[in-house]
Amino acid sequence: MTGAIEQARQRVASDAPLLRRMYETMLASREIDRAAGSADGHWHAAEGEEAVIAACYCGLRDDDWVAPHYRGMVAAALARGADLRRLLAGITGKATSYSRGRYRSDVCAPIEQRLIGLYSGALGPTLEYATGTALAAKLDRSGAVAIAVFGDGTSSRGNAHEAINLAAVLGLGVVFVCQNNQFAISTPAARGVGARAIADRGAAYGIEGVAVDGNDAIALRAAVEVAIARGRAGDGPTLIDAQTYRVAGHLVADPAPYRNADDVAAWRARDPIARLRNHLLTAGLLDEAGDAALRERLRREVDAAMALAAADPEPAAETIGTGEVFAGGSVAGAHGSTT
Ligand SMILES: Cc1ncc(C[n+]2csc(CCOP(=O)(O)OP(=O)(O)O)c2C)c(N)n1
Repeated sequence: MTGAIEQARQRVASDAPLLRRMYETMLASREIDRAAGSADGHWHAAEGEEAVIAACYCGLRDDDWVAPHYRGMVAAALARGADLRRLLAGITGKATSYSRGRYRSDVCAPIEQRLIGLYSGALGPTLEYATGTALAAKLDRSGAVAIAVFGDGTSSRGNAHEAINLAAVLGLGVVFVCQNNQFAISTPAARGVGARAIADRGAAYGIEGVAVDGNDAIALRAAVEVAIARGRAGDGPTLIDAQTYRVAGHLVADPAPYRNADDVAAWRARDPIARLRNHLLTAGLLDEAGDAALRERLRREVDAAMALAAADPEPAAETIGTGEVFAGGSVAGAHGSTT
């Protein structure tokens, strides 16, 4: 697979529309973290992990299924076409959110975009749902794939192993991506993952396993593209270990005293957004003025959507316990521009 990934890397590195889309997705994710983090102490920031979001949720087919990691789920939903105001309304449980105020939006993505949420709050089942959707795609011969993104802690759950094993046995088109930020709350991956590297587990499942620099959006996108192509061609699942780092706390309220400050500083210096920005500037695909304008526009859009969401109504007490919690569909008054 390494040769195919290198070829794909060269193609991705000069794919201007894709790179611009990925860069915008990464910037949007960071703005969402800023805005949501200041409104909600329970917010789980994906700061420093945006290359995974860009590589996994951009450039998919509409009929592909996506089971995002909860850390970055709002940015994933935005990249898939969801409405930002409705997503942000979910943070504080407003009636206009996709779950109509019944669940937090950083764990429950809208199903309209073929996004699978962390419905029960339990980590692990999303991999099983991804395997299930890939089985449906195989039976339908649609060529659609499923992409499941999960943390290093989640990768050691029993149902995660079952999902990967079943996908391997049935030869299903699932791209399993471990958003390996090296911590599960306060447990370092070195203590929570009983393998030298998560990619090494691929051999045990009988599938391709590959470790990629998870802060290099281009390299990671190349690996994801090769895995998607394999899935569409009926060559079965792939396990990608996207090695990154959680530079913030587990959630906003976590000061993360269990971490080494030098490690945090070293990983902050490897910022994935700065890295892609440098590539775009060097390749002549972006200039300083364009970058500043893009950042300013995204900041304004996120702040405007946040202000609208903050002013949206609470769900009515008499309706909160009725209807389906995760049903999609429209909500009166919830549509319109995010700005
Ligand atoms: C089955 C299950 N066990 C425990 C939890 C509590 N929990 C929430 S987040 C978290 C850490 C998950 O770590 P990881 O999968 O590495 O993702 P990260 O938070 O690092 O992105 C835990 C243990 C849960 N939600 N579900």
